[in-house]
Amino acid sequence: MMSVPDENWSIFATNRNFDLMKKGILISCLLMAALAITAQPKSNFITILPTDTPGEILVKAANIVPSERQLRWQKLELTAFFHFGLNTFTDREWGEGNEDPAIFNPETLDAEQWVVTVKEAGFKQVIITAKHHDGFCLWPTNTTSHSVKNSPWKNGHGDVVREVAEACRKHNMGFGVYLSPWDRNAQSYGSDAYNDFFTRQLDELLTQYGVVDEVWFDGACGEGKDGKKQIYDFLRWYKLIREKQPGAVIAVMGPDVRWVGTENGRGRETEWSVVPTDHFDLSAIAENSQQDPVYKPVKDLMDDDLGSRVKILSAKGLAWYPAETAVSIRPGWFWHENQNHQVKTPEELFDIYMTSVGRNGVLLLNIPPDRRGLIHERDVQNLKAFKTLLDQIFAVNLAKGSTINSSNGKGEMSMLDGDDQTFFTTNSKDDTTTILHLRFPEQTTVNLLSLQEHLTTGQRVEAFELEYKDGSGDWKKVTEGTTIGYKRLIRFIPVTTRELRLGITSSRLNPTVAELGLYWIGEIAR
Ligand code: FUL
Repeated sequence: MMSVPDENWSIFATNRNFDLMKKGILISCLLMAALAITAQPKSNFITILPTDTPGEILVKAANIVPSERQLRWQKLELTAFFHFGLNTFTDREWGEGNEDPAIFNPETLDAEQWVVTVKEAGFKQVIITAKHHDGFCLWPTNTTSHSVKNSPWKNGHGDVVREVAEACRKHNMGFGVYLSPWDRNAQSYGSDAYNDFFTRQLDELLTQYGVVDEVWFDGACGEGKDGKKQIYDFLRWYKLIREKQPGAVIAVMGPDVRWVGTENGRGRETEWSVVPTDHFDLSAIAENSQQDPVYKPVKDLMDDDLGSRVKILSAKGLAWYPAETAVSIRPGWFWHENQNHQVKTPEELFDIYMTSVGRNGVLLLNIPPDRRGLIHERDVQNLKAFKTLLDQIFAVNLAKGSTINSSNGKGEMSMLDGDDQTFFTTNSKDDTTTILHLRFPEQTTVNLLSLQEHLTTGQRVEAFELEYKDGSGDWKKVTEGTTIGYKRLIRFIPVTTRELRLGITSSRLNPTVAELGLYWIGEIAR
């Protein structure tokens, strides 16, 4: 229960001598305040009490909403990773930490080319590997000599992080930094001093480059059982980020965004953004306000099921913790000459879009710049064609030609207005199922379904199915799914019909559908 601060009561106490009418107003105000207090506040985190019934737990889960920064991030859909550094020059994926900075010389580096390439492909934010596991810093840090300062590039006066940040600002793109906790170069790695060293590096990145929208802490460490052991001071780093860059989401060893669990671009078919807090270090939550918890994942996030009823009913707490699906456009994270012919095709990228953004995730697609300091022509070409494909496929929402009715809801037509703030929902919170009936004026052929929930109400839908009326008037199943969340995309065998119906067959509370799309995507080669 929230308590009312004492000062508020003393303000009301001074009003005791008011006349009757004023007293009446006062009483109504108090009643309204009391109602507001007892209504469950919308938050991205909630504790489950031992006395909560299964029904109460479901209601709690259904009312968890993303924080402002999580919502902004989710709506980006497409973000780009730039893996760049000494590995680009050594042809490696993980450097040893003893590479000579003298080999770093991307003579024609053009960060604007990187940013414009991904912007034109529909991406909204980028993340640069400011420091990968080899410890080499792409900015002239004061913390170590293992940086661009000691490279021949721009005679040691270059700053890749700044060039990327400025290009992002110029082109109105989000900007993020990847800073690897695992550092194979730092002498102090494995001691308390390393946490101070890392904090200083983070502080430089958070204070010298304008707005930072995402900070990416990698969980990887290849030290092995006989290697150096470093206990990272994550809480100190989270605190610094919240203080210096309150709008930034912290991924993936962090509280705002979780790793989806794969590196192949595929999220789960059932992808809940509301998950039990058993996956986190709960002690960290206790130290913080429930409105803005910070914690790091401590448990396996690769399970098939992270947030089903079974999982949440036995949880101690629940949090909004959405999935980021990171994958590279090439086999490696860094650029390798011999992978120039293995750049993912536009069709493969579209498949990845379907299984990442289309499964309630944000796609973080890695596009590694080459040794010249440019995105290679092949990657540019495939990204352009990917964007053309996306634009073609989603150009016309055929559902807009239909009239939609439900027997127990309101706002049907707002599912077609392209505005994810307006939505359909059932008439009462206890109506957890519904059927949305779509009638078209003429025969219509479709083979892709797109659904979106209204995230600021919460993620609720647990099962849905799409049916069509065939020539003899029978209803036949087209496709089905479980979770929707931010967006669910499903491709199916083409159907031609004048009537379709979308059944929401299970939901944690009254379901919402913010957007409904039906598309004809033709036969895309795979
Ligand atoms: C992993 C790293 O080890 C890879 O090199 C890459 O940075 C990927 C995004 O995360 O954990």
